[in-house]
Amino acid sequence: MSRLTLMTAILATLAVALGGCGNDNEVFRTDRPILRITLDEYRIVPQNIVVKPGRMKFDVRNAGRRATHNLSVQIPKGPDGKPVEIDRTNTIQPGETAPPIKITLRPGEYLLVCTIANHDDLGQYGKLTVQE
Ligand SMILES: [Cu+2]
Repeated sequence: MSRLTLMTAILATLAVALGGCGNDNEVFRTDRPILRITLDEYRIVPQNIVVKPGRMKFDVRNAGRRATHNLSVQIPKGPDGKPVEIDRTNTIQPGETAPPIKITLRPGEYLLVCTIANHDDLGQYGKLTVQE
């Protein structure tokens, strides 16, 4: 596939994705100890999540067709002011689901990011808020 064709394909995919997915500011809330998260080019769905503190199981699927993705859960600011990764799934092939990761979440804000290549710059990031 030529670069231009690939770019056109990506833009078409984005247009469909943006048209079909409502408001990006929508918040997904759950009291349950399991989160099912879907990755694709180049999103994390749901993107804005609110959960209760405690042990959380992350079930993460790559629903994309081309790229590998992962999900990294990070604290926005560590001692040096940079994000610190708490845990991360394996690299997930298109159509596959990662072995679940389990994290004990304390109240606060966490970043959800795909750490592969520049996927975060392409929009593959989200926010996880932990509150009582
Ligand atoms: Cu990715």
